[in-house]
Amino acid sequence: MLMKASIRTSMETPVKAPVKTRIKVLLLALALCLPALPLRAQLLPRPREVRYTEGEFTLTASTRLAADPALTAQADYLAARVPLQRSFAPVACDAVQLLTDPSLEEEAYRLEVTPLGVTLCGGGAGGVFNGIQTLLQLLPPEVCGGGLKFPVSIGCCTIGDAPRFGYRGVMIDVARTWIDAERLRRCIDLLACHKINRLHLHLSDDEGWRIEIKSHPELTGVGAFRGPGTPIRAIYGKWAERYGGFYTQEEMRSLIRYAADRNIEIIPEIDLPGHSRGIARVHPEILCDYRPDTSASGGYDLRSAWCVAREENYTLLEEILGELCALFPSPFFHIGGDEVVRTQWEHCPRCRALTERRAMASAAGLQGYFMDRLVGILARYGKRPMVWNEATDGGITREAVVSGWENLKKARAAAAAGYSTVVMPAEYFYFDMRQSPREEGHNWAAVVSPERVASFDFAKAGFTPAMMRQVVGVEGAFWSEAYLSHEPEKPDYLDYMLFPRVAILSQLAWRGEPLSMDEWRRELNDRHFDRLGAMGVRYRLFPPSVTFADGRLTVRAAHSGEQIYYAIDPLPSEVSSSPGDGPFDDSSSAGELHPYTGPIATTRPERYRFCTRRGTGRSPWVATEAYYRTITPAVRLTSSMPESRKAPFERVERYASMAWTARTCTRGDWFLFTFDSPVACREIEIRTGNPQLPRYIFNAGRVEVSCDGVNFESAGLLKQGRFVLRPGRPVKAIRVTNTADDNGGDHVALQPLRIRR
Ligand code: TNX
Repeated sequence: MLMKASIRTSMETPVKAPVKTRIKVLLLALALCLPALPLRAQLLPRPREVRYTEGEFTLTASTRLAADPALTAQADYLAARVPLQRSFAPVACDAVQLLTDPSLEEEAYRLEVTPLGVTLCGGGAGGVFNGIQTLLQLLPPEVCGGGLKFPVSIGCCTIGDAPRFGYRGVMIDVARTWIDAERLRRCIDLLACHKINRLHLHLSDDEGWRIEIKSHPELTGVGAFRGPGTPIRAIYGKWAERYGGFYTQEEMRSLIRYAADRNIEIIPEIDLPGHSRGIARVHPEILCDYRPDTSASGGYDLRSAWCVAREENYTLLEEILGELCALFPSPFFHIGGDEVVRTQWEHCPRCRALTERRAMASAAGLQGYFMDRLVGILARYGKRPMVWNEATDGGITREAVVSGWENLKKARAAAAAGYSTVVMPAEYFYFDMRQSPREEGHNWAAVVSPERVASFDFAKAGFTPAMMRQVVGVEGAFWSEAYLSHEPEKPDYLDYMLFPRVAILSQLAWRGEPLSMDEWRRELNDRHFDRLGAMGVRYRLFPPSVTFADGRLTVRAAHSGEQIYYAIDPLPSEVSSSPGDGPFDDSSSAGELHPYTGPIATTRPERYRFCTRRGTGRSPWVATEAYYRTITPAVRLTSSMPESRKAPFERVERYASMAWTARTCTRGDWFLFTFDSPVACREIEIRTGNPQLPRYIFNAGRVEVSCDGVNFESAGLLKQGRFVLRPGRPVKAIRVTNTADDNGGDHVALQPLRIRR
């Protein structure tokens, strides 16, 4: 920073010297210029106008911070990071001044750094907050962790900036995995640093109810917990404990304030009328009027949609929504509307009668009717509805703001139909999707690498100018079904999934246009990763590249600031079994981490995996194709559970895709893999459940191995429905026996074996 002024001076000094010296000076200037280049690139998201000028301003312990009295919260925020002397009167020099200027838009700001001080003028408190973020980015990364040391200089500049979109959102699903107030506060802080201004909170789902309703304490008293002793079954994990939690209204009020001080508005979502199994376990009467078939699910009622025709449902909903409308100051209220299982209404005599009475063409009309009733309730409380895009099928009012999530086409369609649209197509902005093909996480929409997020471009994505007039902003979504299985007590998985993808999203949200991936790599590597590191964020680094040639494994890190490590898989004789591996439990399964110092000579490249680390950041594991290569010896699958006709066992025998049983498991149920002839291999991975999630698993089970198909010996216990067997001898058969009551679902999913030679 301190160098900047002199760099410019040297560049601007007219040089009259011998040619040799001139070249030298030129080269020197060029060299000095290089580190100065990221100056422009260090601001993220990119401001609209940046002009660097002569000189610099040095912050010292005597520099004053003067703020308009209406900006106390913003001044406090800044002072917590840059410990300046507060002044309650305007100061002419050696000061940072925070002001508002009503001629600017609310979220716009102008930041001026002169040798006399810093003047930050926002249209409103939001603009000032945005400007503070830019100011912090002009300081060394340590400022993000509260470790700023005076004196520190800022190069003089004028920055004029305003967001392209008024809605710059991130959605967090606190229903599937509980994220308590303290951890949510941390998320709010991190989002605020990226000028995200909406936090969409998914407060209810099949797995739990997360907000206190004073008139219905049972909704959280019972409905916020699952597992043993509660009516809600654990389907995604934490099987053995009563798991969950909720925000009291008092806590929520404090979170709302905390977020507002950081220019973030919290938008609550209660997902209706589907995704409501949780509340339906507390209030079964809200369901349709027919007895469900519970034989496959071991007596558990899996119905998840509110009955549309039951009038008392609207009374209960008004009691719930009424309280929440009073609690949340946001003008928006998200009422869900996604993935409704309408067949439940088709089975219900009351719903059928309503369809006939109102001459509705189909069950879609019922959803329209239900959503209209909710819109009516919200209108009484002065709220504007937000909905998932499926709600447009039922013809919801054009007043509604649509979250266009299913895919690009649906997001475009909502805008084309004249709805104010939040663009969040899953294939670009679902941050629960995995980030490269071999990582964990969903992939139903796409593999959403940071590169993919960066590639989003409204024009290329087919948004016409007319559609763009309806686009109110963009949103990234963190759904948390998989989070639960990654130790949510630690922020690792959440951080890894959100960062840097949120940073990349923030550029699009702020400017409406992407940066190239080259720019992104430079942005992140040169500056932003250090800022995230200073805040203790366990962000994802770009993966290293690994090649194998001439008997040597060669690895290149994505950036010189990273340290490369490797792990060597043990040979079968070294270990008989171990728990499953993945990018998140590397410490337990990867064995020892060795620092990589140069190419590794080996005849067995399939044993090596690599990753990089940089402070709190880490890359996914990377290996050559040899590591992932599997063999497919002839095998037969049998079980105590009948197979589903939809997904028969034969799929697994062909190593094609997963198979399902026709019912859930109970204690003592087993499945058995028998090879035609004994298989000699390094590793066999057994997986129950869906490929992306530990769901429909044997949540507890015993694994036994046999060399002859007759005598079995114990190999260990499943962990999250998985087991990695490292047999010392050829294997003829593997048997897995369930040791838990059920899996919370209506079937067990079995994956093809992954056998590594
Ligand atoms: C679809 S997005 C859902 C969520 C899941 C998500 C997983 C939406 C409105 N519905 O319930 O968590 O996919 O990616």
